[in-house]
Amino acid sequence: MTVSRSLTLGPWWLLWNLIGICTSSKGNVPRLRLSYKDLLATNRSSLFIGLRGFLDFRSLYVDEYRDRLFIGGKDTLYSLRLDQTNPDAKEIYWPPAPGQRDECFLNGKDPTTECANYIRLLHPYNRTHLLACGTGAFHPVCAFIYVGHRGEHVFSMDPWNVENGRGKCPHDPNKLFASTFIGGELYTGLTADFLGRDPVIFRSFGSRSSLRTETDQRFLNDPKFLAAYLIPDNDDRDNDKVYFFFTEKAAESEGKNRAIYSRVGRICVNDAGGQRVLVNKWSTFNKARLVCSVPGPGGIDTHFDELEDIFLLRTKDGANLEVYGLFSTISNVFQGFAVCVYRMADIWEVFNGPFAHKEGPEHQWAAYEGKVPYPRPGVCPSKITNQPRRQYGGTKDYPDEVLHFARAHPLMYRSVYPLHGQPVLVKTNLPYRLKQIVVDRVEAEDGQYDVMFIGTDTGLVLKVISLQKGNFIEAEEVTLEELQIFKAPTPITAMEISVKRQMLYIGSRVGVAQVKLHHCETYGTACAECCLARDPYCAWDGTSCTRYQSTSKRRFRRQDIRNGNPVHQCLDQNLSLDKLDNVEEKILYGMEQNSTFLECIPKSPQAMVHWFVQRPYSDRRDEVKTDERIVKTEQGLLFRKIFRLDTGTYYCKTLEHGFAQTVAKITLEVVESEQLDDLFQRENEDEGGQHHVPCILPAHQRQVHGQKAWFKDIMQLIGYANLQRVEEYCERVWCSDKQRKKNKPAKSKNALINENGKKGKNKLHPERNRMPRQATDT
Ligand SMILES: *[C@@H]1O[C@H](CO)[C@@H](O)[C@H](O)[C@H]1NC(C)=O
Ligand SMILES: *[C@@H]1O[C@H](CO)[C@@H](O)[C@H](O)[C@H]1NC(C)=O
Ligand SMILES: *[C@@H]1O[C@H](CO)[C@@H](O)[C@H](O)[C@H]1NC(C)=O
Ligand SMILES: CC(=O)N[C@H]1CO[C@H](CO)[C@@H](O)[C@@H]1O
Repeated sequence: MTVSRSLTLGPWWLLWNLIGICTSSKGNVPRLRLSYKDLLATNRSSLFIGLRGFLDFRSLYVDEYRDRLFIGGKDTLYSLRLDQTNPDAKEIYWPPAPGQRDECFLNGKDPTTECANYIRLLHPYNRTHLLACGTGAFHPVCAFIYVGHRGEHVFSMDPWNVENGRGKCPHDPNKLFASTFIGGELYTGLTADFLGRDPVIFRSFGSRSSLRTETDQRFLNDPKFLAAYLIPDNDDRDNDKVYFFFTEKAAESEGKNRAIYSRVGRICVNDAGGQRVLVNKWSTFNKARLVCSVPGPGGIDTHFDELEDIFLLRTKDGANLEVYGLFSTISNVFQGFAVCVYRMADIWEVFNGPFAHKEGPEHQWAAYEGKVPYPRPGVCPSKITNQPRRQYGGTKDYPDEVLHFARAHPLMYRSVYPLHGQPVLVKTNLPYRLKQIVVDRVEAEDGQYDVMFIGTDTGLVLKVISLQKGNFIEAEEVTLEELQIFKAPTPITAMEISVKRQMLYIGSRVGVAQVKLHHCETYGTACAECCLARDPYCAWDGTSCTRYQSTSKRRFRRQDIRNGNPVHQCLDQNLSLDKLDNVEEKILYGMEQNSTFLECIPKSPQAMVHWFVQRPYSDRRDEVKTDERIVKTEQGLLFRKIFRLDTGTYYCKTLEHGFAQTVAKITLEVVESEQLDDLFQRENEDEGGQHHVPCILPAHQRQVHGQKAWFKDIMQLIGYANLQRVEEYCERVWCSDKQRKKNKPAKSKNALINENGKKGKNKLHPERNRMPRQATDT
């Protein structure tokens, strides 16, 4: 086998090249960031954290048929209803068997994080029961859980009917494993012993004797299992195969002693093992390498070899299966992630191709070119093998020659390459790691889009689409949303999608969140905003941004995923560039020589921000010139020092895909420092007098530089550090009131200080005009 293309990391210039491809301009920045609070406030997300505030979550199963959500945690199982707003959580307490906890502890395991029954496996078993398995404090156990028929909400288990879970569930609560349950039988890929040294693909339950992989590093070499699926080849059930996705140490990567490769392996469902050779062992196991790499100049590719997660995208007709793989680099020089898509047809082709073969220790890996015995290893016994002259009705009938060959050649020579030969998504230099992926194929006005939901190790979910323009190299990736699912950063360890319910189910140790796939209203109330969102789920229906239904007969469906061009989509829609331009005006007072800040945070971080200023007595708007005194920041415009001539109305405009929109309008009034000081001085001098000099407040009608100086702004100018001075001001402000309502002033004063003290400097609040008016109106 040639290894020249398997260089994991090219030189730095190559890396830059790679980063250049993927992070052009603001493409990596999500268009919309929604915080944990935003998600809860809009009912986009709801969270279940168990009945005692911490789940220690390990597994979940979304039961679409019963409309239930089953969750496995530490010593507990939960059942939640999905068909009504009240989840009506039911709980089963399932601790380890008596004595197991102590034994686990005596064997050197951690009593708080390992010696419990972590429920790691949940599969539907029959019409009334689930199969659940837990680690049982390093002594795996399985049981049948009574969940009732559809429509009833019952949940119980018989604690006396618990069986050994060895080979079905890992001992270790944290070690990755994969499982699938088919026709009454459980297929698992895991390490099946206490020390975690016996990697195995195992079949259990059902009436047939259990089957496992041969203990041989050629089959599995320190594997990490990520997923297992039943994927039929065709209509002939005899050909059904179970596919396992895993990473392992790659024997064929000579020279590099510890290279990790990603694999797809498969076995026939009707495998029964051999008669004399491979007895109770898989006789149809084959595996192939999954390649996910970015081509570089000079044929040196950057490889993403470590598999993080797999998602099987089943199309409606079930014909064209696609496998989405989320990969990472194992290099410690830089961190990168990639998503590659594989067609099942390409995987099948590799399994139908040559076997990898090595003549001896001194030889290179090569394609096996000799005669392959019949039935070809990896072919399931079926009508084809069971011809009148060659009757191989089952794998036990297979000639020893076939089984010997199978045992010597588990690896295929060719690798599986992704669709278009490269990733659909590459992310580098992220502040987090990507851990989980689910994909939804969505019908939009201009075609189909695969929307990827990617979970991070910091509790975020990214909603991403990848747009392929004519030339694949120029694929554009659009991060539609970044959702903060959990309050504190925590790795997302499980993600399921329910297309029927249009929901995501997201697990982290803390709990499980149910999150809507889309919430079109979030994008705004104008056609242009809806269009700029480029969310295939959403379209402008003439009056609002709503879920796009391809079947709907409504005529007004404006959507432009490919270009996000509102100018084309929304011109005839009263989209009202006007309406958008007509944002609420705010007034901000700044003191001469001091710093001030004009806040403007565009809804979309992808938008370009421009500031314009209209000076008094002018009808021109000029772009604000920034320098070391006036600085453009991500949150707004910072004046390190303001001058009188900075007075004017400032417009914060965003530009996105050629669509400009005013998002903030702030009138800046500059208060001259002498004037304020004068004012203050004069009043101090009158101290001791009889208050015949008016309080400031009635004087708020007094003109300060031609404008009313609102009390609160003056307070902000003085600064809260000088509380003494603020107190003095307040005295004066409220004195007229004080004279009238002798008991009120202290209270009002304190309330005001607290309220202001909490909020940011120079931030204007809706109530900014209220206080002074109260004082004068009375
Ligand atoms: C969220 O759901 C609750 C309960 O169903 C409801 O009372 C509330 O109005 C909803 N909030 C929003 C913003 O839809
Ligand atoms: C389902 O399996 C359980 C456990 O084997 C059994 O007790 C129960 O009777 C089965 N239910 C049905 C409907 O077959
Ligand atoms: C556009 O909006 C304005 C103001 O909101 C309204 O008066 C006008 O009728 C609208 N025009 C159309 C074509 O909807
Ligand atoms: C609130 C604030 O920063 N005030 C400052 C304004 O500028 C004068 C003179 O530069 C300072 O003395 C104030 O502290």
